[in-house]
Amino acid sequence: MIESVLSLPDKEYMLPGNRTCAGCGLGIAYRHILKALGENTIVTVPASCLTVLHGMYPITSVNIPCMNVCFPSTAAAATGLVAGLKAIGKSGITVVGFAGDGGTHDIGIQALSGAAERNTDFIYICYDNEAYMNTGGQRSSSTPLGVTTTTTPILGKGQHQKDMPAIMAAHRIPYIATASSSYPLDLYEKVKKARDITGTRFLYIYTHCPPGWLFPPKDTVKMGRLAVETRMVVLYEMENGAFRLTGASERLAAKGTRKPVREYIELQGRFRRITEEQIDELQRWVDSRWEEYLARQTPRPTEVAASDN
Ligand SMILES: Cc1ncc(C[n+]2csc(CCOP(=O)(O)OP(=O)(O)O)c2C)c(N)n1
Ligand code: SF4
Ligand SMILES: [Mg+2]
Repeated sequence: MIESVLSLPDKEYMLPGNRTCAGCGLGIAYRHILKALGENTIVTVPASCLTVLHGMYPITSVNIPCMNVCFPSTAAAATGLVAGLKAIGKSGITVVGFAGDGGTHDIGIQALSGAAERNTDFIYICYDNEAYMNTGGQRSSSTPLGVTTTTTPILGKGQHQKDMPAIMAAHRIPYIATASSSYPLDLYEKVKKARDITGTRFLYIYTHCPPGWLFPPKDTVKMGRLAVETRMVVLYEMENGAFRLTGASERLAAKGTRKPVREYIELQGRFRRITEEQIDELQRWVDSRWEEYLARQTPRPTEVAASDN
């Protein structure tokens, strides 16, 4: 278990200089994810802010092999890579499908479900910035209730977020974890654990987006932590079906502290048109989901170390 960022491997796979916006949570997450995966890794990436981070040929800011694929086919292309590597007798390479929420919850779900049903030996990582950010911020099925987007401009989004990890859990794959770019050590440990498991592994990473959510770039880490403290985001793992709150969420459960969602949403311009009724509804949704998680917790919440990572 890594105790400090100073103990992370020195080797960088995300090089200085890339095209993400200032304060991009995806950039923070990707750097730590690649450190955990190491050099024997191939990623497949569809159109998204991640392709922007990678850069346009012949320039790239990442020094691992990457296959850019069309929007719906991240998991299908990764499945093909797994089969191809097996056919030529190459072992020890981690194949990763890596897509945004639009490319996972909406457009890529069919290929992902097929790969998970076959328990394809790969890692699928969804980074969730809660909208189609690369094309200017259209709503996705992971956009929260009440958010104003370019496709929900008047009333805000009228539905709650699709629970993608729960859909993946229904496939009974060996490992599922949620993580956040604001807790990079927790993220790093989960990616390392996933790397060493065989079968389909699903990682769901919350990555905060200053220009899309309308908050100052300097507040990205703070916003990610507030998301967990208000339980809008919950950190957990499921290993062979056994559910366990982890990291900051486990500590919250042990302490019994509950910040209201209002503290989180009032700092973001994307919630500018949310109504009082929607805030109450969002709070009820967060509370009831949290009670479900507490009931599933194995083992029950215990006192854990207070240190944040
Ligand atoms: C089939 C297809 N439809 C639409 C697009 C346009 N497009 C490119 S990136 C993108 C948004 C992707 O959203 P998400 O997967 O959430 O990633 P993000 O941009 O938020 O990082 C869209 C709609 C496309 N490239 N291909
Ligand atoms: S739009 Fe958001 S997710 Fe995309 S690069 Fe900018 S900060 Fe990152
Ligand atoms: Mg997105």
